[in-house]
Amino acid sequence: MSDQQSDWDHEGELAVEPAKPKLKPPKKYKVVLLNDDYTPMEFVVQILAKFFGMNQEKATKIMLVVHTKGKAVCGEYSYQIAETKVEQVNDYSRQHQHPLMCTMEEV
Ligand code: TYC
Repeated sequence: MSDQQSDWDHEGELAVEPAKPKLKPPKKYKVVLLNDDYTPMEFVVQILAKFFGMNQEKATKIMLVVHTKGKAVCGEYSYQIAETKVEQVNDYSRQHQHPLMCTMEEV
């Protein structure tokens, strides 16, 4: 089959254009909170409420997952939103002299 015949339908007068390549959905990123031995539990709960919109119950639950398992996911976002959350949490923690660490991972 020639190039033209494989891409275009010349039957009758109608030329059918081949489908355009599909756009991939944008990648998502997990914002992850890491455990440490020094940051107070109440401060972590405050962070989860302030930057991730969690209520006290949810924030306490996630804080305890980090405390017992070493890390937990706080949410999934686009690259730019995830990057901003990580920066906000780490800056705020440093401003309050706590070593709390927040990172991001591709989903
Ligand atoms: N492990 C800390 C403590 O015992 C509490 C803590 C929880 C610290 C979650 C960081 O992301 C964290 N005070």
